[in-house]
Amino acid sequence: DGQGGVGTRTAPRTRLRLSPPVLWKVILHNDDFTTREFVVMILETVFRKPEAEAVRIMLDVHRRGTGVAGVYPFDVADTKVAQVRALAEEKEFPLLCTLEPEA
Ligand code: NFA
Repeated sequence: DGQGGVGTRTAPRTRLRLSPPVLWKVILHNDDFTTREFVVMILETVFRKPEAEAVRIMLDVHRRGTGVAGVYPFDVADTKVAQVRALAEEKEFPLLCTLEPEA
Protein backbone atom coordinates (compact mmCIF):
# COMPACT_ATOMS: atom_id res chain seq x y z
CA ASP A 1 0.00 0.00 0.00
CA GLY A 2 1.52 3.28 -1.03
CA GLN A 3 1.75 5.89 1.69
CA GLY A 4 1.99 8.53 -0.98
CA GLY A 5 -0.96 7.09 -2.82
CA VAL A 6 1.14 5.41 -5.48
CA GLY A 7 -0.86 4.51 -8.50
CA THR A 8 -3.89 6.52 -7.41
CA ARG A 9 -3.14 9.66 -9.31
CA THR A 10 -5.60 10.61 -11.98
CA ALA A 11 -4.69 12.15 -15.29
CA PRO A 12 -4.92 15.96 -15.32
CA ARG A 13 -8.21 17.05 -16.77
CA THR A 14 -7.95 19.18 -19.83
CA ARG A 15 -10.76 21.72 -19.99
CA LEU A 16 -12.22 21.99 -23.48
CA ARG A 17 -12.22 25.59 -24.60
CA LEU A 18 -15.34 26.07 -26.69
CA SER A 19 -15.93 29.17 -28.73
CA PRO A 20 -19.33 30.76 -28.12
CA PRO A 21 -22.07 29.31 -30.33
CA VAL A 22 -22.85 31.20 -33.50
CA LEU A 23 -26.26 32.80 -33.15
CA TRP A 24 -28.75 33.29 -35.97
CA LYS A 25 -31.19 36.12 -36.54
CA VAL A 26 -34.71 35.17 -37.58
CA ILE A 27 -35.81 37.86 -40.06
CA LEU A 28 -39.38 38.73 -40.95
CA HIS A 29 -40.01 40.45 -44.30
CA ASN A 30 -42.81 42.87 -45.11
CA ASP A 31 -45.42 42.17 -47.77
CA ASP A 32 -48.73 43.74 -48.80
CA PHE A 33 -51.02 40.81 -47.97
CA THR A 34 -50.18 39.35 -44.57
CA THR A 35 -52.30 41.05 -41.91
CA ARG A 36 -50.74 43.01 -39.06
CA GLU A 37 -52.72 40.88 -36.60
CA PHE A 38 -51.23 37.67 -37.98
CA VAL A 39 -47.67 39.01 -37.69
CA VAL A 40 -48.32 40.12 -34.09
CA MET A 41 -49.80 36.68 -33.29
CA ILE A 42 -46.67 35.02 -34.78
CA LEU A 43 -44.38 37.20 -32.67
CA GLU A 44 -46.37 36.44 -29.51
CA THR A 45 -46.71 32.69 -30.02
CA VAL A 46 -43.60 31.55 -31.93
CA PHE A 47 -41.19 34.18 -30.55
CA ARG A 48 -42.82 34.63 -27.11
CA LYS A 49 -42.81 38.43 -27.27
CA PRO A 50 -45.09 40.45 -25.01
CA GLU A 51 -47.85 42.21 -27.01
CA ALA A 52 -46.27 45.70 -26.94
CA GLU A 53 -42.94 44.37 -28.25
CA ALA A 54 -44.70 42.19 -30.84
CA VAL A 55 -46.52 45.28 -32.16
CA ARG A 56 -43.27 47.29 -32.20
CA ILE A 57 -41.42 44.59 -34.20
CA MET A 58 -44.37 44.18 -36.62
CA LEU A 59 -44.46 47.95 -37.26
CA ASP A 60 -40.68 47.97 -37.72
CA VAL A 61 -40.99 45.26 -40.40
CA HIS A 62 -43.96 47.06 -41.97
CA ARG A 63 -42.11 50.40 -42.21
CA ARG A 64 -38.53 49.31 -42.88
CA GLY A 65 -39.05 46.15 -44.94
CA THR A 66 -37.41 43.67 -42.57
CA GLY A 67 -36.95 43.19 -38.85
CA VAL A 68 -35.45 40.77 -36.34
CA ALA A 69 -38.01 38.52 -34.65
CA GLY A 70 -35.37 36.95 -32.41
CA VAL A 71 -31.80 35.63 -32.12
CA TYR A 72 -31.14 31.95 -31.32
CA PRO A 73 -28.76 29.02 -31.75
CA PHE A 74 -29.23 27.46 -35.21
CA ASP A 75 -31.54 24.57 -34.25
CA VAL A 76 -33.93 26.85 -32.38
CA ALA A 77 -33.88 29.51 -35.13
CA ASP A 78 -34.46 26.90 -37.84
CA THR A 79 -37.42 25.41 -35.93
CA LYS A 80 -39.01 28.84 -35.51
CA VAL A 81 -38.64 29.58 -39.24
CA ALA A 82 -40.39 26.27 -40.01
CA GLN A 83 -43.20 27.14 -37.54
CA VAL A 84 -43.72 30.58 -39.11
CA ARG A 85 -43.80 29.08 -42.62
CA ALA A 86 -46.30 26.39 -41.59
CA LEU A 87 -48.65 28.89 -39.92
CA ALA A 88 -48.41 31.35 -42.84
CA GLU A 89 -49.09 28.57 -45.36
CA GLU A 90 -52.12 27.43 -43.35
CA LYS A 91 -53.63 30.94 -43.62
CA GLU A 92 -52.33 31.38 -47.20
CA PHE A 93 -50.26 34.41 -46.24
CA PRO A 94 -47.06 35.07 -48.21
CA LEU A 95 -45.14 36.11 -45.05
CA LEU A 96 -41.42 35.53 -45.65
CA CYS A 97 -39.18 34.40 -42.79
CA THR A 98 -35.44 33.85 -43.24
CA LEU A 99 -32.25 33.26 -41.23
CA GLU A 100 -29.02 35.19 -41.17
CA PRO A 101 -25.92 34.69 -39.04
CA GLU A 102 -25.44 37.27 -36.30
CA ALA A 103 -22.61 39.70 -37.17
N1 NFA B 1 -47.65 45.23 -44.57
C1 NFA B 1 -48.68 44.40 -43.99
C2 NFA B 1 -50.04 45.15 -44.05
O1 NFA B 1 -50.08 46.34 -44.18
C3 NFA B 1 -48.38 44.06 -42.52
C4 NFA B 1 -47.13 43.28 -42.36
C5 NFA B 1 -46.21 43.64 -41.39
C6 NFA B 1 -46.86 42.17 -43.18
C7 NFA B 1 -45.05 42.92 -41.21
C8 NFA B 1 -45.68 41.45 -43.00
C9 NFA B 1 -44.78 41.82 -42.02
N2 NFA B 1 -51.14 44.41 -43.93
